[in-house]
Formats: sequence, structure tokens, C-alpha cells
Amino acid sequence: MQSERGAYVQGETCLPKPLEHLSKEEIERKRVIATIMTKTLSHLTQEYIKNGFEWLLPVIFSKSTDPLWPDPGASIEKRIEAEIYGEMVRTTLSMIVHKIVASSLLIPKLFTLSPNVRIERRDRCLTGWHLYEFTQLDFEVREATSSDIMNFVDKLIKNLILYLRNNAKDELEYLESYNRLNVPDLPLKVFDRIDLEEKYGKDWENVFKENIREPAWVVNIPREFYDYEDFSTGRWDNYDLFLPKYGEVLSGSRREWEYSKIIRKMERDNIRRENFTLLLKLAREGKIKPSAGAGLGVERLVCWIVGSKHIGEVQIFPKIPGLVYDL
Ligand code: ASN
Repeated sequence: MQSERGAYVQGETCLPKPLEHLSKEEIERKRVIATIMTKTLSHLTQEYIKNGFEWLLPVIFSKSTDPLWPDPGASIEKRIEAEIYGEMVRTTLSMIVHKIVASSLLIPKLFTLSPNVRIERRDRCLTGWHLYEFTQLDFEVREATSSDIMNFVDKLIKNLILYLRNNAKDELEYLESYNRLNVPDLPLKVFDRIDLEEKYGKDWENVFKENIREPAWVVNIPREFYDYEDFSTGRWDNYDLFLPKYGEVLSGSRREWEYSKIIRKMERDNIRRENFTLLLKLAREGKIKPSAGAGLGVERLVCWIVGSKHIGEVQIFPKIPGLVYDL
């Protein structure tokens, strides 16, 4: 691996270097990206608060976390488990279980900025789109429908772009992103995964992202037990938002809340029930309420905004699969 222009080069792909190895010029670019990150987070969190969401702090260790299975996109090399106080806990893969429980029992509209630890396969360092540690802006709304969430996200993305064009013009121009970052027309377009598979084949995600010019939705994607599935039609009531040229930045769904359906899906997917004891107990007691929500990859969003070649560039301390730096 050789060093070149702010990055280690591996094959065709540049892998972002740690801070202490950056040149003066590279430090300046990183600093501007950090300002875009600050403005993005500041704007997004304000939008959630304005829309009546409560801000939850994240958790790291829990007995239950996202199984991330079965999900055709998942490629976890290792799952981190640790024993504390005689109990087995896992680091957060996503706060999906916490969101469902908290929105059912306590706070109907919530969001969190949550560190997710996903030890991706090391070959994913070359996608420029994966990290082994990232931050998810995760949110959930009790009694919401999929269209409620999709309409909310449509406006969130459009308002963010408007905000940055007005309040971060110099930074975007420096990064050569200003002219590329257009305000999208709403509603964002919606595509069905079945049609995309028919048109582009198994690798539809990669072809799709090259064929869109504005962020666009894909719905009806088979995946984890907590996404709502209509057993009579086989349709999934879920949605992913894709960014042109980059890929999936947000995924979410209406949730399953009925005990019998959750159990049936866990059995079908070989999910270990003992890892979801509390969720199952609450569902059996009828305490899980219908909800919908989604999680937005913060670094992915900023990577697209600033036009980075590799997502590790938008992290101050890059967490690139297979590359463990000091910090
Ligand atoms: N945050 C996602 C959701 O709300 C789940 C995930 O990250 N796997 O559906």
C-alpha cells in the first residue's frame, strides 16, 4: 500500500489516512469537511426537535441489538460480545430494538445519534462506502405509516440542501460541491425493488445508483424480522433512500409489533429468540405499539454532500474496514 494525495492507495481506491499523516493541504480539506459535518448535524437535529421529536442519548452495550440478518447487504465479519457483571452483552449494531421499545413505552417520537459498530468484511474497505464504526441518525414514530416517514425524509433532505447552499456556500465551493448539489423536486421518486431486480438483475443496487440523478426511494426489500411484511401478498412495507452515484443512505420501515408474526419470522430466519427476550415478552403482553422509522447514515450523507471518494475521509478518526489506526 503506498501513500498518495491524502490517502493510502490500494488498487484503484484511495483509503483515507489518519490525521497525523495528512499534509497541510489535506488538513485544510478535512477541516472544511468538518464544518459541513457541524452544519449538517446542527440543521438536522434542529429539524427533528422542531417536528416534536425528543433527543435520546445512545447506548453501547445491551443484551439485544439488531441481528442484521437476513439482509442481503450485510457482511459482518465478527460480532462483538463481552461479559460484564456475569451477563453477555453486545455492542450496538443499530438501536432498532431500543427504538421500538422506547417509542412503545415512553416517547412516541424519538431520535438519537447512535454509534454503530459493524465489523464489516475487510474487502469492503474498497467500496468507499463502508466503515466499521459509524453514526446513525436513527428515529422512530409511534403509529406512523411508511408515507409519513418518507414524506418527512423528503422534506428533511430538501431543506438540508437548501440550508447548506445558503449557509455553507464557501465551504461547498471550496469542495467543488456547490454546483453538483441541486435542490431536489419533491416528492422524491419511488421504485419497487421487484421492478429493479427485473430490469437490472441481482446487482440492482449498483446499477440503480448510477441511473438516478436525485435521491430516490426503493421499497419492498426482504430483510430483518422487525420490518413489516404482509404475509398474504409477500410485500414488505419498508424503504431505502439511495443517493446518486453513492448508494443507500437511509433504511427504515413500518414495524412488526404482533408477537405471533415476530416469532414466526424469527423461526423462519433462524434468529435466536434468547437474544430478544425483552422484546418478545413486551410483544406477548401487547405492549409493543405499531410504529415506523428509519436510520440515516450520517457519514454517508456528508460523504455525498462533500463528494468524497471514500467515506473514511469525512471521519476525523477513520474507521475503515480492515485498517485499524491508533485513534
Ligand atoms: N436503523 C434502521 C431502521 O430504522 C435499521 C438498521 O440500521 N439496520 O430500520
